[in-house]
Amino acid sequence: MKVVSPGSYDPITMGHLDIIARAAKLFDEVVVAVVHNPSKTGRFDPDTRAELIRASLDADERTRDAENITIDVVPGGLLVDYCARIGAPAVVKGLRSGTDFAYELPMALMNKHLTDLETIFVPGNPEFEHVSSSLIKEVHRNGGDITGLVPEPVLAALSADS
Ligand code: COD
Repeated sequence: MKVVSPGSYDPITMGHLDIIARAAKLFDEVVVAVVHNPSKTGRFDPDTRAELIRASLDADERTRDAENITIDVVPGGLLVDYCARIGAPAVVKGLRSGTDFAYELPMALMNKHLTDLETIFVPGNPEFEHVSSSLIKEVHRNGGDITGLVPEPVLAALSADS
């Protein structure tokens, strides 16, 4: 089965990477989709986010040789329409906590209502439960150490950009 792993990925973190690597072991094809979330302001433009995802997958031994992972930038519109267009019957989402579940469940039900798109929830690795793109940017901006919480290419990009 082809699945989509959608997100803002602004930027990709070790929490995201863990979900993608595990999804690639479970499904025939994983499309990592950079999707615009109108409630978030972007640090990196979508193409740069996609480049950082590619570099991060190449830097990780679990995903380096995975031939079933592709990356795409979704220009806008509904996620369900994108999934229909590329022939993916399901999306994969990582869950860190009950708060994530409360945020994700209405979207999952709406997507199911709209086009029967299924959502598969994967529990996040507890090691990265506290990791979000927003916190990573805030901590890094204020001089905190985020080593080990983001892939090396992301650390380099954040440092070059600050
Ligand atoms: N551990 C495990 N999972 C994690 C971690 C972590 N440390 N960090 C993030 N995740 C998971 C999130 O829970 C989420 O499932 C996924 O990774 C992506 O996270 P983000 O923060 O990069 O992306 P979001 O939450 O901003 O993405 C939301 C979408 C862009 C997917 C959503 O807004 C969307 O589908 N938009 C398209 C328009 C649309 O269809 N809207 C109607 C929806 S019903």
